[in-house]
Amino acid sequence: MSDNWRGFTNEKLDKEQYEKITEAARICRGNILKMTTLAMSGHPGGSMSSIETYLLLYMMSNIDPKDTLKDDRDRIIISHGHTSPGAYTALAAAGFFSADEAIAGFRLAGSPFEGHVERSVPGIEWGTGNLGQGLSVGIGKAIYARLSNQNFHSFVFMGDGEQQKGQISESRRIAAKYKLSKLTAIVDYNQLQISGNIKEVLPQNITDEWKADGWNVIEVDGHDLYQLYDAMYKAYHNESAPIMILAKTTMGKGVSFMEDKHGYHGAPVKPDQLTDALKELGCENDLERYKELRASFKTTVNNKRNEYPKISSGDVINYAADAKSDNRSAFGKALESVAAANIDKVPFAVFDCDLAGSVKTAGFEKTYPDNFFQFGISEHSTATTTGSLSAEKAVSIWADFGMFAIAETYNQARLSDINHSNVKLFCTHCGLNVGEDGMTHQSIDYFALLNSTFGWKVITPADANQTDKAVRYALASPGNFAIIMGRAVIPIITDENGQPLFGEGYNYTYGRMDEIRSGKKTALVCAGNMAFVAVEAYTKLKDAGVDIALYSISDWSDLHDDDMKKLASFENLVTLEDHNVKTGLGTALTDALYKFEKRPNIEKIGVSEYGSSGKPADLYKLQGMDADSVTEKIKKLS
Ligand SMILES: Cc1ncc(C[n+]2csc(CCOP(=O)(O)OP(=O)(O)O)c2C)c(N)n1
Repeated sequence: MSDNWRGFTNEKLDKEQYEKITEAARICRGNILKMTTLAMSGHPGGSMSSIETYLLLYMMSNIDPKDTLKDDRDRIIISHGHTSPGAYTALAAAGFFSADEAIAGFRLAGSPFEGHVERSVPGIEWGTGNLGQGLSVGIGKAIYARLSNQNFHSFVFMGDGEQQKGQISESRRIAAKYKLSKLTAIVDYNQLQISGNIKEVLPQNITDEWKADGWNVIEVDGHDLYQLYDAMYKAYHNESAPIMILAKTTMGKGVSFMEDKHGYHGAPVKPDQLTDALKELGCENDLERYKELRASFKTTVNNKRNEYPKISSGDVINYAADAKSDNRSAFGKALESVAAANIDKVPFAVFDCDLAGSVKTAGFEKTYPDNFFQFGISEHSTATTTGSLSAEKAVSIWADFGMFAIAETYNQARLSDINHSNVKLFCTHCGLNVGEDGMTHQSIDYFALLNSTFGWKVITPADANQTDKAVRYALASPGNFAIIMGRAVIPIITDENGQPLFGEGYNYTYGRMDEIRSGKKTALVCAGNMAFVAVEAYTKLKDAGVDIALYSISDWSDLHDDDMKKLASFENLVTLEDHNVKTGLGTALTDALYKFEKRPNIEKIGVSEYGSSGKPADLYKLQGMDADSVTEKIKKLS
C-alpha cells in the first residue's frame, strides 16, 4: 500500500484502499490462527475482533515502517497487550517486518514476538499485558507532543473487559482536564472477556462513563472499514475534547465456530480444526512449513530505542556546616536549578499528585506552570505516564510521598522498567521520618521493592549537600532513579574537621561508600538518610573510648567490591537504616560480604515493625534506632 495515505490525509477511505485492507484482514485472521495454534497458546479471539482497527492504525497512521524512531511519528499504544497476534500480523501486513517471522517466532523462547506486545517488536511503542495502563501511556505521548511543539497523534487501543480497571478512569479525567485532543482511545467492544459476558463479569456503562469524564464518544461497527476510518479521520483531525471510538465487534470474527465464544479469548484452535477454520477464511493450512521455520528460528528484527536527552546538571548548591535543611527542600532547589539550565533546550515535565507543597515542587510550578502537571490523587496513572514520557526526548519527573510513589504503584514502576524508561522519581516522607502521620504513610520498603526490578536505582542521600548532588546526578544520568528523602530538618554531615563532608569538592559517585569517620574494630554503616543519627551515636561511642568507624552508603543495589573488602576487615559491622530491617541495607551487606572468608559479625538495626504516629525521634527510640540505643548496642559488642 502506498505510504501517501499515511497521516489520515484522505477524508474518505477509497475503494482501492478498502479492498486492500479487506484482503489484508482475511490473511491476518488466517495468520492469527496459524501462529496461536503453532505456539499452542495465545489470544486469537480478541485479535480477530481487533484486526480491522489494527490494520487501519498501522496502515494509515504517520509511521515509517522502516524507521520507527522518527520523533514526529504517530504513536500507537496497545493496552490489551494479549491481542499481540492481531498487532503482529497487522504490523507485518503494513510492512514493518515479515509475517513469516512473526508467525514462526510467536511465543518462542528468545524471540521478540512475545505473548504480550513488547517494545522489542518494531512498531510497538510500549510493552503491555498488565491491563489498564495504555491510556496513561498515551497521555505521556500526548504531553510529549505538546511540550516539544509537535503535532503527532497518539492512539490507544483497549479491550472492553479491560475498562473495569480503575487506572483507566484516572487517565480519562486527566486527558479531559488537559484537553488532549491529539489523543484518541479505541475500545474493542466484543462484549466478552475471559469469564464470559462483560456485563455479567462486572456491569459497567462504558460509553456513559467516558462521556461523564469529558470525552466525546463515536460508536461504529468495528468490522466496517468505512465507518472505522471515518471515526479515526475525525479523531485524528480533532481539536476539541478527546475522542473515544467504541468499535462494536465480534470475538473470533471470521470463523463461524469461534464467533462470540469467550473460550477463544485465550485458547487457540485445536490442530485438527485448523484446516476447517482456515478454509472458511480462504487460507491454506501450511503449518508444517511454519513448524520448520520455528525449529530454526532466528530473528531479523531490532527495534532500536531513541537516546535519552543529555542535560547539564547545573551549578551545585553547597550548604554550610551550620546550615540545617530537610533533604526535600534541597531537592526542590536542585530541581529548579537543573531546570533553569536546560528547560529552553529540553522538554521538562514535573508531575504532582496533590502534594506539591510537601514534596517541594511548588517553586517549580510557580516558575514553569506549563511544565507542571497536576494529576490529583491518580498515582497509578501518574506512574505510567511518567514512564511513558520518560521514554521520549524529555525529562520526566515525579515527586510524591514514598508510600504513594513506590508501594502504591509498584507494578506501574515495574512495567515502565520493562519498557526501558528513564523516570526521575523523588520520594519524600520516607521511612519513619514522615511526621506524625503513622504507619500507613511510612515508606519502609522502598529499596526492597525497587531492587526487585532490574533497572531502578535507589539513592538515599545523607544530608542536603549530598541530596543536591544526587538529584543532579539522577536527572542527568540515563535510567530510572528514585531519590529517597525524609521529612524532617536534619543537620549537615561534617568531617572530622567540622567541614561539610558532602560540600564543596565532593563528587557524588553512584554505588560508592563514604567514610564519615575512621576506626578499626567496629564499623557502623548507615543508610544515607540515617547519617545524622549515626554521627550522634559515633560521638557518644568515641567519648566512651570505643574504637569505631562510621560509613554512609546511600545506594546499595550495586555495592562496590573495594568497599566490601574494606568492610570485611572489621570485627563487627552494625548497620543502621530507616527501612524494613529484613530487606534493606543490612541484608544487602550480609549478602555482599558472604563471599569473604573472613567477615565481620553483623548486627542489623532498622525498622522491625510497622511504626506508629509520633515524632521521628520518638519513633526511632521505640524501635531502637535512636543514637542512645545504637550506642548501647555497639558498646555490648565491644
Ligand atoms: C491487571 C490485569 N488483570 C488481569 C489480567 C488477566 N487478563 C488478561 S486478558 C483478560 C480479559 C480482558 O478482557 P477484554 O479486555 O475484553 O479482552 P478480550 O477478551 O476482548 O480479548 C484478563 C482478565 C491482566 N492481564 N491484567
